Amino acid sequence: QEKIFLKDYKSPDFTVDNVNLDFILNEDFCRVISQSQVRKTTPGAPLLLNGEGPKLISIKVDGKALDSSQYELTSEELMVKDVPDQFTLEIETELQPQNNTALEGLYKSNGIFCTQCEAQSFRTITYFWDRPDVMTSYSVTIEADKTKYPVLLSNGDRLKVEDLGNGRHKAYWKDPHKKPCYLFALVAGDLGVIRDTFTTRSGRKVNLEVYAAHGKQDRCHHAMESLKKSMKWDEEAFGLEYDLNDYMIVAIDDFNAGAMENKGLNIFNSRLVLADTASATDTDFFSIESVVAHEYFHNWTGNRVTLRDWFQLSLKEGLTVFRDQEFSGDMTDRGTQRIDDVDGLRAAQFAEDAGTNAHPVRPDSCMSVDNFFTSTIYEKGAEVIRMMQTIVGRKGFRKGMDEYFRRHDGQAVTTEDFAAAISEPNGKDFTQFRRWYSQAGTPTVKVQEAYDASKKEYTLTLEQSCAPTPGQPTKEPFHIPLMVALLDKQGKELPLNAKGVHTNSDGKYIIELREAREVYTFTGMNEKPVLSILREFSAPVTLQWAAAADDLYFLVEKDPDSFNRREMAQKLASDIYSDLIAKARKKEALTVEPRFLKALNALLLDTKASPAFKAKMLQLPSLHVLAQKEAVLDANAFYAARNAFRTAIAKECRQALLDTYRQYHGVETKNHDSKVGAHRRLKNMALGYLAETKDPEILKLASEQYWKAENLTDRMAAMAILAELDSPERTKALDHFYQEWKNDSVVLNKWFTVQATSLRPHTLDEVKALTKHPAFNITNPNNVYSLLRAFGSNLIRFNDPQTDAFKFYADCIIEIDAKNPQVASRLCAAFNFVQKLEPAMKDRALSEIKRIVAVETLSKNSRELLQSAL
Ligand code: HT7
Ligand code: ZN
Repeated sequence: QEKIFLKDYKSPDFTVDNVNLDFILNEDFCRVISQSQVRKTTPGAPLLLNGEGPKLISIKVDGKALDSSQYELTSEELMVKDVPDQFTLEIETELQPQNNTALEGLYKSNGIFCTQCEAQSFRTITYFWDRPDVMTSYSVTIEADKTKYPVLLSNGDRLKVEDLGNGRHKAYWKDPHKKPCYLFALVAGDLGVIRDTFTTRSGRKVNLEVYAAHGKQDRCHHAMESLKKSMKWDEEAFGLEYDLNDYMIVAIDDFNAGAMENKGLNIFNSRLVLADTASATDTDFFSIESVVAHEYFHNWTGNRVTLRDWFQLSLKEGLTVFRDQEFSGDMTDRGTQRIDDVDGLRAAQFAEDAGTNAHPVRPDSCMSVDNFFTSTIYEKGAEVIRMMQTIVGRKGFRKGMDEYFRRHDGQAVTTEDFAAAISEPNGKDFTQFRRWYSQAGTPTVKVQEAYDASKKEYTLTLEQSCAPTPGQPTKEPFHIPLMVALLDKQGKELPLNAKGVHTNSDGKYIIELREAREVYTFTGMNEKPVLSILREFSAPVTLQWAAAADDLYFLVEKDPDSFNRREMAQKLASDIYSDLIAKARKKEALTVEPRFLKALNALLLDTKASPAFKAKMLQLPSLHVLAQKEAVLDANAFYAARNAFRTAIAKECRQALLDTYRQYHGVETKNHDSKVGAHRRLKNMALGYLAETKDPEILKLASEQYWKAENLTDRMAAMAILAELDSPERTKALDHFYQEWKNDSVVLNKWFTVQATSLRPHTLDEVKALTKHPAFNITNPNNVYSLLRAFGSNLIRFNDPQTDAFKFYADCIIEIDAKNPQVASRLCAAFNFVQKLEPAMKDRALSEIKRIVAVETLSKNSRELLQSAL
């Protein structure tokens, strides 16, 4: 199938001054009439419009209908050879949203009409310039049955609603801001709503509305509060005010992704709107706040300044993730927020960068634009922005952001335009830095230290390299900002005087590594200092650093940079894990280094450390991160190592874990403040460790927690523990949860996930059975993600040599791909570790991948992701 290339980009041949869209919504079909005022900007250019699927009823140029000899229609395009220099284009199409299972374009979810146009689905609604650099003004009317669809929404300002007198009504909307068509949205349905207002710092009152299914309004308040916090934060942090009179959020049950930032009318997956104490965990409360913020922040980074083409996707996504991470840090705790963000990056993006689908932050080719919505574009893209901020400092970054909006408000631009806006006002040269956009792969930085006591000199040698990635066999050196400190014996930061080490505007010491090898010499060092490098994870690189164990334990205890304290603990834990995996493969006894266990115990007893930080320290490296490091993914050895490690912690720290549990259990059970959430996280982690010993007393505690829980966080934490057991307690809790939530799919999805992620050997059989459960609907993306994608992420059971998980999964991908390519393609990541499997397992996985790719009708989304593994 055909690829598209960045190098083929051409600016549009036409300007569209405005477009009127009339939607006539019926039960069995819908009509869409679009009328655009068009000007030709390339003399002699034919009119080429994108369109995939809508039935063309008529096309008129300046009011005159064209007959079929005057245009060419293919499955992807509508072409009119001769058009005047300036004209009115009118196109009428017919659609059947009720049969749209792909959930792209105009579709129906639980009787509600809604749209999802990003990236290229506006073309399934009408024939149009479906490209982000064609920005125009939209006027929209929506006509529908008044009783079935009392709420009729689109972007911008609500002008009026007319009663048509025949049981139907018609709403008029006008968006004063020009936008690309991927930001168009429409909602029509019978929905409940909560309302509030926000007064901007310049004194404008904005009406805020959150819509959801009737009866769910009470669960919308947290989303509303999150929206108000986001609006305030963007004014304070970046001086950015909202620019319309209304801001609407609509919760929809069938949605392929998390949420969509359509101008003034965000459409959200219900799971990222609805929350109360009984139905949402602390993690859900946090995710809702951060996704509401993310979509709100897009109003400036994405909507006001948009993309020139889809290869620039990280321009809006990387920047907006960076902004939502900063927001979350300010709302919670910057230190632990950074740890969470880096954990996420390592688990997903580093794996992507090391696999067969590795691509640059600004890719230069693809088969399906839908496949651009990756962790590389989002999370690594955010790291690239963060590095810019580290280099120029926070003040310098704000200056650059102001310049970006001054230069590009209302435009469709590129990542290069962004880098220029940040670097130029700060007098920096980002020519080399831009390689972060064009080169894929995670660079490695090798660290070597030397200390000369006679000269009182400490020398740091840094070497960078980057492994080949698909299509990029060799790499040029990156421009890598490394935040560093040298610590004395008390853990105090020493003043640094070495050529090439500078302080940024935040007073942090930065080394800007540009060459393949650089040497830094620090003088006046009366004793050998302890190095703290890559503080705050200042660049998305892997360190190769054979640090002495004593130095690592010293840093775990004393580094003032909390990120690195935790990072060094992870490094120690990761080495212990590797050792356990190697021993398990050789069938040797699995013993854990006591020094590490003792350090963990000391931390639990440390009254100065915050519960949020303790929870991060207790968390072992994820199996996905370990799988990247290990040469072979041997699921049985991973399982044995995991159990041995966790049990050793439980035994060594038993008393401290129990005390921690007792200290925080049952306290402020209905408070969802991030501090209280961190207390709960810590005590539930403590319970999780303790349960590894299978001590009946502890299992009783878990069971009691389940039955007496006053919030969903505690109930789910206990259920996850019970779900690992083979006992009546497990069945009782799962049955009870099902009965409680069987009519609420957002909550019931957690019930699917807890079973799909269980490490018990029978998990595959249970997942298979659950796909036949009456509550499981394969056309609902949340159901598929909660059960099947969750199982695909269960590294131990998905790659279990005793089962046929690969075959089952391949069957699921084939079945889902025929209905919904975007959802199917999100399951393909389960096969990312194929290259690490032992030969027999690898053959089995590859033959299933071949079987999927052999399906002729397979979507280009799934095909692109899977065939690279072959
Ligand atoms: N910009 C939004 C991306 C999105 C999306 C992409 C492909 C298919 C469906 C989708 N729904 C939403 C979300 C965001 O990053 O803010
Ligand atoms: Zn986004």
